Amino acid sequence: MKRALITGITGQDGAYLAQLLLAKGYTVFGLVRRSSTAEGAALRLRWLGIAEQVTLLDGDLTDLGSLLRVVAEAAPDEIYNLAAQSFVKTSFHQPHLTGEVTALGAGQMLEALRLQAPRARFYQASSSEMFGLVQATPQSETTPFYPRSPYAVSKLYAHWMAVNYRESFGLHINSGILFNHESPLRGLEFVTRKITDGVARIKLGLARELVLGNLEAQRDWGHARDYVRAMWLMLQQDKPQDFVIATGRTASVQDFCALAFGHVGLNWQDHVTTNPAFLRPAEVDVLTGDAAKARRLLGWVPEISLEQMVAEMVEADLARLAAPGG
Ligand code: NDP
Ligand code: GDR
Repeated sequence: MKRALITGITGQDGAYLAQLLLAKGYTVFGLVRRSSTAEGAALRLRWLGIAEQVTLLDGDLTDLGSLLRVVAEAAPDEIYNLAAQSFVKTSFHQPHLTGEVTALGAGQMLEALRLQAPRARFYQASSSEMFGLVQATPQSETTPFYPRSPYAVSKLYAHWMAVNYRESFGLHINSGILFNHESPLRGLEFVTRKITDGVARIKLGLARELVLGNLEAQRDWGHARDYVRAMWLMLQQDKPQDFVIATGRTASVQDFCALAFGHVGLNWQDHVTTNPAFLRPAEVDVLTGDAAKARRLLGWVPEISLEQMVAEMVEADLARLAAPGG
């Protein structure tokens, strides 16, 4: 029976990945940081009904000692480093913290791998945000990077550290350059979930409008369940390497609104307003990924369409808000 350690297990991807690995018969350990509301920490794991099936170990990406202890305790065959300060807007307000967690924290995990579990296979959660001001379209593993936020700069540091540790120490380290992926477990601050939650509130008469920022931004949106499968596939390969994971289809925030409001028979133009408070100092205008390498070497293709995902997210938010205490 294989053993896996997931940092960021309480986040969107961590929860879906834990579910996938449990279904494959893994023993799953998760790194969890201390919080004053401990009961809220496993919210997503409970939503998936797997909270009791994983072992949570306390530690923090910024505390190397805790990572060494956790890796020793989990004795993992596979490590998935998903923990990060992952919200781009916040990274402009807290650039130093973002660097400490998202950049240096990843470096600490690589050290923990090297010192404590050098035979384990390692996944680093890299991001399409590293392409930022895109230098070519679509973006593949060979497209030059141009990060546009402290978050993206931090991810780029982590990505190059992953590559460097692979080349320097011969470790099985893979960097997955994943484009945006969403689900009913997406944090409410991200635009897709903010929209589907807003649609559900408006439909149920709990709100009248939805206030957004840049409606013109375009993203290549996939489903988190499809994307965690790609993470696992990467670690099953004999040769560690980097992969772009994307659908190849780009839609605007406006398009996403049209789909989500349309799902409940509403017209988005009647409800969406904009406020500069939701704009960023520097924006990533448009991203489109080319996942041909993953298709070729991993046999990975996305199975859930944008329309199916939007419908699932809106329905989940309607159900959540209609539930007692929702
Ligand atoms: P989330 O924001 O949902 O989850 C982030 C996780 O990191 C949470 O479990 C959080 O814990 C944990 N975390 C934050 N800071 C620390 C810390 N100092 N020590 C330990 N754990 C910490 O992110 P996603 O699940 O959406 O994304 C997973 C990873 O993939 C992230 O690294 C993200 O940057 C990257 N990524 C995501 C993409 C996407 O579209 N979702 C695309 C490309 C990359 P807590 O619950 O306590 O806050
Ligand atoms: P992103 O996701 O920055 O791409 O990072 P987010 O959903 O926050 O923004 C996507 C685009 O929508 C525009 N936008 C808004 N965004 C938010 N959050 N709120 C709004 O009201 C709003 N209005 C318009 C944004 O300006 C942006 O252009 C996500 C994160 O998961 C990262 O961790 C990950 O690395 C990348 O995806 C790939």
